[in-house]
Amino acid sequence: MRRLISAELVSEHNESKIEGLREEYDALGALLSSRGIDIESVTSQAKEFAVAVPSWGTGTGGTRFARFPGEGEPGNIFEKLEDAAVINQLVTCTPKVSPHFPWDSVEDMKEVRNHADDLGLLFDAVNSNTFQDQPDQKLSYKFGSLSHVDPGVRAQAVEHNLECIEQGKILGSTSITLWVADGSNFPGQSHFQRQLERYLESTKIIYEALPDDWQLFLEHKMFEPAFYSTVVQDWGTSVLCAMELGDRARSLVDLGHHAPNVNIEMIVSRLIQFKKLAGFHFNDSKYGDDDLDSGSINPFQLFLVFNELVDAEQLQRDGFDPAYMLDQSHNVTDPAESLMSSANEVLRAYVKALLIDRKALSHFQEGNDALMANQCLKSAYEVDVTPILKMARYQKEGAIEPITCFRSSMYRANVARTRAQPKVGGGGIV
Ligand code: PSV
Ligand code: MN
Repeated sequence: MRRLISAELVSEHNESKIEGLREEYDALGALLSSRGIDIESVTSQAKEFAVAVPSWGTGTGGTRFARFPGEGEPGNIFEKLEDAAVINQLVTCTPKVSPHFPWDSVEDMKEVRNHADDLGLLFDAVNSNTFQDQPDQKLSYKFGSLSHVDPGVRAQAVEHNLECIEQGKILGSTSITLWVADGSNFPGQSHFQRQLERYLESTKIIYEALPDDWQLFLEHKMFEPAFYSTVVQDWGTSVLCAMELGDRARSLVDLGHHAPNVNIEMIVSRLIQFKKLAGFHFNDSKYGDDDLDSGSINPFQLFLVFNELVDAEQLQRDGFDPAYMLDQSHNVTDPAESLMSSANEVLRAYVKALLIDRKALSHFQEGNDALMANQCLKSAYEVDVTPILKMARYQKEGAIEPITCFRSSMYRANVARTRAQPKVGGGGIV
């Protein structure tokens, strides 16, 4: 496996930090032991955790107003994979990349697979894009794609998804995520039922074309770019469609795709209960689909989501195997740094959820002790698990402090010398 940051640099970084880390780790170990928790077993679970990096997240995102690209950002899938490999080398919990087509299409996808192999990376769900028109495209998606009134447009959108599956097969993916921007901007513009029927008719063709070991992930989103209605606007419509399609169709939860204050952890619980949880697009938000860095605004919500996930994991719920992916737009930071920080925050939420005393929690729940049940959750949430995260990385030959190590490597400045100058201006991905 090719390493893009020298192993010597990482071990020098680690040597300067390991002594202090051992002290912090031992102190935390003593605290956890007093609660009957073995720190080593938590650390080994942390070492198993993985969250995929979105290929599109390795570049600067943007808003519909502007995009401010950074020097040395990746310009194609090969460079995106290189950045993803650096992220994984340092954080050690992002071994997979989720590609987006046609953004990541190249003539010979085998070259992409070989490049990923060489860098020690695998692929997660492939994503189709029928929310933009491409230069060589025959029909426009201006008024929709899979649910368009014109069967020709629907057929074109279906065809694109089938091509994505073919590309994904070459990459070794086993799932495709459909996020469909179709909707309406004016009351009366679309017939809600007929639009959803057309969507289902199209997705059935895609579902039928799935290889046996593949899953179809349906990603809902309340609004944007359609501002009055969206065809798959919430988890209700998503799960109804997934049920209509079959067992291998499931609902994907992007944390930013709900109304403010919606109880997302409860949605997660419901989807788990009915074996319909596909996985996640992790990000954070304050107002809408802000695509901010995971854990930067509402880390407690992320913890509550992981409370449900760890509960299902520990109960070994049948069919529970969610795909964890990040989906963020990095507008003012180095995307690699944001992705490292976000992967760490998602892992932090997972590790904190592992500390919940589930026996005690269930005792308080059964005894209607609302206050103590809440304190039980809080006492896990309030533990600073940073030493566990650092130790997990150290034991996997990653960096104890990934962002510090990344900065000292001068990786970005080095690649900026050979990579094409980024294009300035215009709106970006939202
Ligand atoms: C839509 O907002 C979304 O969350 C979907 O996952 C897209 O594939 C992604 O963002 C990229 O724009
Ligand atoms: Mn998403």
